[in-house]
Amino acid sequence: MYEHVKKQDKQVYKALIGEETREAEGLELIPSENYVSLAVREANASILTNKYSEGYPGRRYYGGQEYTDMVENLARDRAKKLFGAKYANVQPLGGANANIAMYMALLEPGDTVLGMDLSHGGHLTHGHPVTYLTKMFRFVRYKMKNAETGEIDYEEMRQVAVIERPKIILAGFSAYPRELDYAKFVEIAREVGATAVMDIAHIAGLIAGKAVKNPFDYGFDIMTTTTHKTLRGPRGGMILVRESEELAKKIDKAVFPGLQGGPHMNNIAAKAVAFGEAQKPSFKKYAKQILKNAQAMEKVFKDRGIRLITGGTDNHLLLADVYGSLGVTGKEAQEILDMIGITVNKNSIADDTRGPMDPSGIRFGTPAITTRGFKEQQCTRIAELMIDALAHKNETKKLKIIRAEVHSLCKKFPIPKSFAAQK
Ligand code: DSN
Repeated sequence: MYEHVKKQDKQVYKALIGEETREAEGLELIPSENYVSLAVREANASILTNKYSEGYPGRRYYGGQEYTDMVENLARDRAKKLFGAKYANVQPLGGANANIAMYMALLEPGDTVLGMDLSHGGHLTHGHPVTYLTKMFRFVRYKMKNAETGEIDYEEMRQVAVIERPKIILAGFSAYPRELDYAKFVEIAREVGATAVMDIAHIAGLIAGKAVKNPFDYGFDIMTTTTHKTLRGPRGGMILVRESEELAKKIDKAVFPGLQGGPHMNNIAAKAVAFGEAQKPSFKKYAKQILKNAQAMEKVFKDRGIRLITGGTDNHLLLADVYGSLGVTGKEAQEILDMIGITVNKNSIADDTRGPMDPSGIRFGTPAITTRGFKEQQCTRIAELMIDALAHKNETKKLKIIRAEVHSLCKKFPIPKSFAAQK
């Protein structure tokens, strides 16, 4: 791979090879990352990058669209089938763009959105004050009632909704390890006349693989997502509409021409390939194994007395209070784990007393290592190695031994080129 880059641009080649080696020789535990197949990478690097195709299949502004229409229709049809949606827009360039387009489709400036607080697991685009979104729209928040169980305060959410009359009730998260009570969200949305939207970015692959519940089965109107996390596609976004043609038309208008210009057709081709992979029975096994692996890690952390926010996990991710349990800050923990070849991210925990650049927690998960073929046995061992490294953070010799074990696990479980042969 990269033979032409190698000949033409040594500096970029060096960075590409460096990343190939980093990914091969370390364990990726950031729960929003994954390894895509070479088929997805080839489509993403394909000739379609040359083409402008503003508009939608059959309704483009420029000529020469036979093949762009073909891939976009494939991506849309496969997405609709995977998630039980009547409409799909596969053009958003990322998850943030998908959320912004969704807001633009449903809101007028000044309108209110009720979403999950960032510090309790929500996402920046769900209304954090650092985003420009908050200059346009009003965001009000709900939180967990109890950080030890993850229970959401649905009664408080209902009361806020009745008072604030949001146009959107937004479910979804980037650091929340539990399943939500989707029926409650929809009930409250219907009561106040709001649209029920779920940002499924983190769990899209788990939904597609039927390892967790599908919010559409409970009446959610819209789902936004990225395509590169558990769904194991190229970096990008997507918006799904359960059944309303009116909503679908608003979404299409908001994505283009409302927000974006020419869609990245190479990326859409790669989405189509990834959605094709997700339709295979092996993807269902993959999705279920992600959960089993996360539960294996949960057990070790709990047995070793480390506090997990919400008490554990129902999905692919865990959030550990390493500062409270081990006296190691999130930043320190991330750096120590980097030294042993395990990549996680520092993360705030609910009502964190520390700042976001050096919070109390770390967030980690199993989508990427499950792609590598890891099962419960290896995940148990990784959890043990993580805790050992944090507990012996100043013992260089011990850290070196752990690094060597991580390295040999990586060698034994190379990153697969395709998933056809995976059991
Ligand atoms: N950056 C993504 C994550 O890691 O969850 C969310 O945008």
